[in-house]
Amino acid sequence: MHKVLVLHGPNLNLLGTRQPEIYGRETLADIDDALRAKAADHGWAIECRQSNHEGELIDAIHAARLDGTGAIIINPAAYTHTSVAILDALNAFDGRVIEVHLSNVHKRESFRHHSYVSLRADGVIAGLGSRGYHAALEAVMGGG
Ligand code: CA2
Repeated sequence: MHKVLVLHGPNLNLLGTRQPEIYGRETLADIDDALRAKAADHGWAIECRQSNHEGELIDAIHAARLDGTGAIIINPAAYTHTSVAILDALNAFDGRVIEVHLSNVHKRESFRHHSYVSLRADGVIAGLGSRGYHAALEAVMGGG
């Protein structure tokens, strides 16, 4: 069975509780439930994980190298702009990588304009809210 890993970085566990004007009103559980339903409809296995710890995100990427995961959809959150370590882990993963941001990072502070993860990502989606995760999942499942 095709398998996709959805990884959410630090503070995304707070979705739906603060700053809805930037990040929307859905909780992370709402987003993950909808992604699980979509993947199941297409016969794909999906694992959704969130961590506030860089090393845990890296460990999840390493596990995906070995367990048959074909694609990673990742919102690295603030680590997008700081983490060479997450970039290095993704560079050791052979499948597809799609980077998702809820907000349009290019419309925000300049420190959000640079992404280390984009150096590895096959696709980048920003500014579409939770729809960005759905677009990423559709692209992965459609082979695009
Ligand atoms: O737009 C995105 O998805 C971001 O990855 C979100 C990160 C931010 O550092 C990136 O520049 C862009 C921040 C996630 C924080 O999420 C919160 C959600 C609700 C309340 C507070 C924080």
